[in-house]
Amino acid sequence: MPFRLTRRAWMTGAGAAALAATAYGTAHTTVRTSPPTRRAATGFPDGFRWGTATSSYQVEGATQVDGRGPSIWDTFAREPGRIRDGSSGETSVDHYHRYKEDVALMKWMGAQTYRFSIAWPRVFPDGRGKANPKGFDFYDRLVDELLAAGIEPFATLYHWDLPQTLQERGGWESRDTAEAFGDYASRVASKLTDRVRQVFTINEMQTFVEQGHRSGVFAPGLKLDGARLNQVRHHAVLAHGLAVQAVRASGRRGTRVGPAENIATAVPAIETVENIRAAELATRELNAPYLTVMMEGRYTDAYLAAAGADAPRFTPQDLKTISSKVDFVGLNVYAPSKYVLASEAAPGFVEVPLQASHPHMASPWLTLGPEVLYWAPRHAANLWKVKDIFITENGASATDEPATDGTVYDVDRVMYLRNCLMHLQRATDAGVPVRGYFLWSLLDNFEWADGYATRFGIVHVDYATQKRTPKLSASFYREVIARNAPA
Ligand code: IFM
Repeated sequence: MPFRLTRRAWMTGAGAAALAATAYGTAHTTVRTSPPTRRAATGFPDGFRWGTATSSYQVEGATQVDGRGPSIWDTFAREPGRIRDGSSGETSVDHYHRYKEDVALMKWMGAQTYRFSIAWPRVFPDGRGKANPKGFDFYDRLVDELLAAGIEPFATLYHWDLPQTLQERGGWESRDTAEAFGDYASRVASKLTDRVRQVFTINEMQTFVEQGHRSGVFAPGLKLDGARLNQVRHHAVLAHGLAVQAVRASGRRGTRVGPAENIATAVPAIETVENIRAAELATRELNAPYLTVMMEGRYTDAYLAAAGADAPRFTPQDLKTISSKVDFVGLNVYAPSKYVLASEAAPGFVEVPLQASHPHMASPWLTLGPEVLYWAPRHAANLWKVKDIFITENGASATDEPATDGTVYDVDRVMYLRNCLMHLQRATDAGVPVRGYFLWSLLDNFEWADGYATRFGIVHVDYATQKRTPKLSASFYREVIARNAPA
């Protein structure tokens, strides 16, 4: 995903006089001069939960500290040419040591929730077997700090940092990895669910499978196709199902569990009844080996027909496991996968090509289409009767050049977020059961194959000093949370 360097930050230091110092450096007194007070909900429903999200390999650093084992991303990042700037997550933004400061930032924003992921190799350095108590200690400290700040922890069990030892035993091509994931989920659940009551199984299986095992641009860098790729897809959804069952069996009663999947979303190019139906059909097929099989307990006919002799090997029991009942569905939503129009010919829709002029954020894949925040949860609710939805990720990359006063005036990110939230509010106004929103991301961090060149944080991190400075978008988000409405 190449980074566009041509766009320039267009703010100079002119706004500096309007700024005042806070505990986190400059903040935007033009936005608000006093601490926000919570007003009656005028936008999102009462009880709507606001938070931010991160993932272990992207923020923790400390990869060789306190007994953590190696992950596939440590290995991958060491291979020349894999990461655009030659970097790795070895230090990243040192959340492992600076989590208190980061929790204080969340508290300053007024966030009520935080979604973090547990590094599997930090708590089980070999993937299975002996636990690493010091690894668990870190998550204990983080969770306690969050709770003391009044922020509810939501833990994700897997955000792509597979223990290297499991990769050496076949990785996701092996059914054993799915089973190992079930065991790991069970042991994390028995350890943490006294305080962590909401658990996501796997983050974006569509991304880690396709990018890591088909295009090879993410760890472990494989380029599979046919039956081998379909089997990896199958093992990923199976792992999710096994983890749901493990959390139910080993977690404290009442622990809630579900996936955090980047639903591929078809958006109707024009909102007619026919086009909306076509977009729903397309969304179901686009997610056939992921959310669709998880929610329906069957692979679609079209998916199996297209796979032919390369279809995954599975048993009826697998399908039951994969579709184990979840308590909520997390959706990571950034950009529409496609715009569609209805068609009389099979499969009932046609894709509308995007013009070259179609705008995008700093990452070329992040094309603008904020209405996807309406359609993604609405399709999920209509197709699969999902009763509780969280937007588990939404956010934007921007060039984020600090102005002369050191502040990042990321109006482009603010604009992106505002538009997305307005469309999300359209969904909640229409009764789509979206219960909360996690902004990606709290901090600038290691953006996988892009390294540190691409920034997604609403808090700027100076990677040389680790200094955190809220961007304009952090003030914007603080205001959104205070109003419970797009600001
Ligand atoms: O940084 C990633 C995250 O790990 C998964 N979802 C998309 C984000 C932005 O690319």
